[in-house]
Amino acid sequence: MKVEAVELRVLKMRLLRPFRTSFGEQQDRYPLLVRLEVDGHSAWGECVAGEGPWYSPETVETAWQIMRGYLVPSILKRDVPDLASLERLFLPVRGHRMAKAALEMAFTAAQAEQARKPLWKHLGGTRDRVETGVSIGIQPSLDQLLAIVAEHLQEGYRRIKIKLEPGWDVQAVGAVRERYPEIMLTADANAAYDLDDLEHLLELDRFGLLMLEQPLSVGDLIDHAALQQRLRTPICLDESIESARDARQALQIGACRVINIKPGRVGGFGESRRIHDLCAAAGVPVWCGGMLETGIGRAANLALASLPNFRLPGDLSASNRYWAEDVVDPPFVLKKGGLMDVPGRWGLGVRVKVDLIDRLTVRREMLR
Ligand code: OSB
Ligand code: MG
Repeated sequence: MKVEAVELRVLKMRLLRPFRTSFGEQQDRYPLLVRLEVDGHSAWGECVAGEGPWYSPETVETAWQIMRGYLVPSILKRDVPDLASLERLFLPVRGHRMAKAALEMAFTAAQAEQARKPLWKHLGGTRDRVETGVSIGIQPSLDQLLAIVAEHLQEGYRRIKIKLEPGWDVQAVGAVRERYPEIMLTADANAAYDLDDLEHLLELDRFGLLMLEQPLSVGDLIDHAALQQRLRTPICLDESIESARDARQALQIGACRVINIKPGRVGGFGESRRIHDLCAAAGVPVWCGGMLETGIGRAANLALASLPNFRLPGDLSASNRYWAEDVVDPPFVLKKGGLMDVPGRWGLGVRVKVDLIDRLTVRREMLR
């Protein structure tokens, strides 16, 4: 496959509701999209980097610079026969996994298109519908939290995840659990605690959470292992797992019992697949996380979540949980029982609304 040109764009989109986590509140999202021109066809990808370096050191700005300065030049006009070759060309760039993953996503979608397959089949997926959950930001009050949980359960989501931070944890989880004793409930701290909070975190154990996501610092597998020793609730790692090696070491020392895979965080589908396989071999379930993507990134996440060891509902919510109008057609909707269809057309699987994207674009550059 030969990449003839690459277009980079930043869009400006507004979330229908502000999203608050332990690292701040956000309402405007600036999705960074890439479009590869391959053999006369367009293939789209989405970079999930944040507006600021809070969730990860990468930002929209760094990803743009790294793609433009290093990653795109390494593939332009070159014959890149397969994913392994692409990964080799990107290897000299250390880190910047979100930037790599965006180009890898578009490249893989182009490959699937050429093979006349939907992305999910190209990736080796085994089902065309997946279970979905919703991630609920920190709310101004417990009443508002309960109202929004009720709304999402009514819509059919299979699993509720609430965001935690010190001061919004035991009470918030307790309130939801008391109202809904039976639902699949999880909590995500986005690295807001440390081992000094051990006794406090142990209070969460009585709520029968399906898992506790990323309670401690990003680089801290050792302390996660110490916490998991004391906690009945399975720990799920998100930010701490950037590679298959991280995943292997985390499982080796018992730092978690579940892994959240986000292709952006780990550098793409190739590394996602390796983490998936390693966890499958160890009997550890994985699920697909989200990064407030547009329909483009969501299509990719759904395709990945069709692999067999994605055994828990993902943060794969419907378009209307995020946007007034999504950039793909048709938008993603929730079906009965909290299921979502994995896009079935060839390639990425969705029709991209280029007119809408043009209107939302605030920055654009064509690289040839
Ligand atoms: O930690 O899973 C996270 C969004 C941005 C950054 C980090 C996270 C999240 C979410 C939202 O939880 C998941 C979604 O896209 O619905
Ligand atoms: Mg998380």
